[in-house]
Amino acid sequence: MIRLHHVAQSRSFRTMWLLEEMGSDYEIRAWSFFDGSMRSPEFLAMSPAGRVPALEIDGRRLFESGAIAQYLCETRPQAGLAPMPGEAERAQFLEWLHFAETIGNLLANLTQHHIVLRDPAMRSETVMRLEARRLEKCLGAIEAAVAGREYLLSRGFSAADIAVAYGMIIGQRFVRLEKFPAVMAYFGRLRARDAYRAAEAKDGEAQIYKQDFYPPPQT
Ligand SMILES: N[C@@H](CCC(=O)N[C@@H](CS)C(=O)NCC(=O)O)C(=O)O
Repeated sequence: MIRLHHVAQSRSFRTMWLLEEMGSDYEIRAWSFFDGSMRSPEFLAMSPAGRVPALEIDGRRLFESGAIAQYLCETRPQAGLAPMPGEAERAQFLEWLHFAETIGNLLANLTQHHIVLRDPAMRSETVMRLEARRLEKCLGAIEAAVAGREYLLSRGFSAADIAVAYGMIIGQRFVRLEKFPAVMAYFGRLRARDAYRAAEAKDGEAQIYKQDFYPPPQT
């Protein structure tokens, strides 16, 4: 039995999409950020910082989306979604898989300051502008990597694409992707995948992002 602990529009989408790519049978346990349930002993036993994703699999409990992706790819190598240790492009695979969390942290800060902090006195316009610029830097790195190639690795689609794509899925709410034509084309290819569409259909009702775009404050 595989059970994914999930919140709509969150990083657990990465795990859901990867499970779909693998053709895995899994169930979804949906949680909410807003009802305190992710601070319950039951949830904290799965994810000690109270974060999603968490995954119950092979008799274990795993948290951290990057670790989950690595575990899934290494225990299910037949899916062909990662170069294994010793294979070509393994180092690049790890770089992108973990770079995805450089982006993830920027998205978390932008989300805090644009959406989660309700009292305007707690929000920082400086953080909003700075983190949007830092997100653009990251998108620029992806732009350079996918210009002239279909996916991040020359061997083809991998779990690293899934991890990094979260930077576009949520990033497009804070930064105009039109500035990055190769990223736009790459994101289009990713969204056209059957597994992406299957995961999107299961993601659940929007909890966090209700606007398509949250503009950075003007200076
Ligand atoms: N590095 C972790 C980050 C997990 C994370 O922060 N998830 C967010 C949702 S995208 C969360 O659960 N936040 C709840 C909270 O901060 O209390 C991962 O990649 O799994």
